[in-house]
Amino acid sequence: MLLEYIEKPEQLHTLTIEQLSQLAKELREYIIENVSRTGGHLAPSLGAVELTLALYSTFNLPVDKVIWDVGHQAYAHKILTGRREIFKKLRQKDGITGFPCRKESPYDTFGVGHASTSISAALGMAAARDLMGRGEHIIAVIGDGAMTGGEAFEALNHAGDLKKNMIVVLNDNGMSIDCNVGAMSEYLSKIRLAPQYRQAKEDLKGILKSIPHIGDTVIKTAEYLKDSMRAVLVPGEIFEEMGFTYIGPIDGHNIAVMKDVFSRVRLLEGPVLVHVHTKKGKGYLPAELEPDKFHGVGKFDVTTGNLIKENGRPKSYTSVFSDAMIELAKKDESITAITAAMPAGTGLKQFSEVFPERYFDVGIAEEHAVTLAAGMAAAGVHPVVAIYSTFAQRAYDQLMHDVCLQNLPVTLCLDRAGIVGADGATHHGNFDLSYLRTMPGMVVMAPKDENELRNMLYTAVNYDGPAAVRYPRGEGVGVALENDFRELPIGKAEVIQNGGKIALLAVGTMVSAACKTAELLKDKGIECTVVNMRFVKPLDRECVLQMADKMDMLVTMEENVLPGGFGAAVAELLADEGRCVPLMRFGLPDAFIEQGTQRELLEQCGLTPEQMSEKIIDSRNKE
Ligand SMILES: Cc1ncc(C[n+]2csc(CCOP(=O)(O)OP(=O)(O)O)c2C)c(N)n1
Repeated sequence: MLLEYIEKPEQLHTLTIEQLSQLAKELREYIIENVSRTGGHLAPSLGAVELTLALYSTFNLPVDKVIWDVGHQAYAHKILTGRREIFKKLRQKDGITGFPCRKESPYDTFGVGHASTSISAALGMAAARDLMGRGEHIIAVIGDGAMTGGEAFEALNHAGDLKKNMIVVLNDNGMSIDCNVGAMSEYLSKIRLAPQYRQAKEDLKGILKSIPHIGDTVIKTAEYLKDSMRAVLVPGEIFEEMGFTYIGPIDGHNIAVMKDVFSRVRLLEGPVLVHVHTKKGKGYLPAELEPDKFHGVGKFDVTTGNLIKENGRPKSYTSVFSDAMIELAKKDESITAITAAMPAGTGLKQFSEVFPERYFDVGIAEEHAVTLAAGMAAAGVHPVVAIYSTFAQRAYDQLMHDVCLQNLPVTLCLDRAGIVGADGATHHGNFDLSYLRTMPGMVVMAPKDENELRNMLYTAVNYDGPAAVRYPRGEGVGVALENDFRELPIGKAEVIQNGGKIALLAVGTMVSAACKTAELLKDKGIECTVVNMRFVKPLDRECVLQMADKMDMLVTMEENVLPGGFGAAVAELLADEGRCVPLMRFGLPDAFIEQGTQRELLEQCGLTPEQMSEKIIDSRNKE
């Protein structure tokens, strides 16, 4: 085993190509074995093993900087940079994150998780390097999926203008999470298939062979290299036109070829784009055959590739949303559906099969998804944009300026709201209630269960203005689904139980936690009123003020950060209306929360019914 001796990338510099190939095999086995137990981003990481080895055995890390886009393909990176042992606790509480994270290692040059940031960050590092008179190499590695994001284009555009020395490696496997989409993706697949590409590949081989070893004057060689490389530039003309020297495409599983290319392109002046072709899931047949299923995967059986799932669990919110969308779209022809590269994750894949002409996958482009929806709404249809809560952060201005300012009927469905679990700090959807609350005219709802999700979706698509529904990752609470949809009165809460002098006002997932808290309090002889607030905006002012007038204490519960959230809305109302009732707010702290299971993290934040009931009892004892 070579792998067990590797603690840092500089050890790779002395290895032969055969040894590096052996290491690739060992890394793959290690990744598959561990991810089968922890879950994680298997297929992207398997596809980038040779690329990682070629880069790390050529460049001088951590002086030279590699910035991984999204970072879900960086497991080999983690293992080769001193985290082989702790990799066993990947994505677990007190283990390591699933993404590069600056706090975790000096080799994690830039924190990632959201897509399409690597070229911007690399350009920033290149600009800082030049200002400070240093000379390290800066390399961004970006997938063809992440390349569909607007920020990647913005950065290419700026890099072509600044002409800083930097390398962008385009890790092209033809896949985003699902099939990649868009004109750029088609362009890249043309390069893959075009006859001149095959010719170019041959030419590249010839050129690489004929280049003398670097020696004389570096500049002369670099000029020569650039000119000779130009002969094979035809396929990547778009990048050339943007000011990059384009090299490729090359085989992203051939370490020798990649090392050759990297050791030469680092002598080139200005921005360079090296286009490598890889196979998603490479080296593990089930992942090669179903790269979408193995993009981000739970525990699985290595021999069969079957996922290990508990049977008989309630349906997930995502799948209830998925079915409801089809039912509603059958009744209402004006409904369209928009996803930003997450058809399976958001549950819109089924919609795309039933209503292909009313379905739009925009690529990793949340900002565009929202303004596209605004355009559709302005022209008479009712778009439903389904985005994970965390990624919708990207579209704040589009929601504010394009949707709300024009009061357009767009429904925003935010999946994975609140704590998401193993994906950690970059992926928790902890802020949406706060940022949506700032938007004039936006209706903000959170269902207490999966049946209420159906009714909220129905309410939203029948509402003539912007409305958002946010719901959590994972399974529902297991209630029966009604056949019909019910329109909910906008801004009206639902009192679940009456009694006592304490009112528990809860939204979304916290409604069932509030009911359990009330049971625990009842066991201690304390009666409570429980209210499902349903709407964070408009808030049911009448209900809150009535409770303030008749109760001794109000308690708010939400799975959102406390700053600016639902509890803050209640506090503002009480202050504005001069009510002095004691208020206790339960919610997520003003902090970034790391990875763990959803249950562990809710406990860490003091949000279990046991913790909340104890805190309420404590506060009464202090009175
Ligand atoms: C802003 C944002 N939107 C959506 C996602 C979810 N997401 C994670 S990886 C991915 C696909 C990335 O594809 P690509 O860059 O080609 O990498 P590959 O997985 O194919 O290696 C998507 C859509 C994200 N991380 N960030």
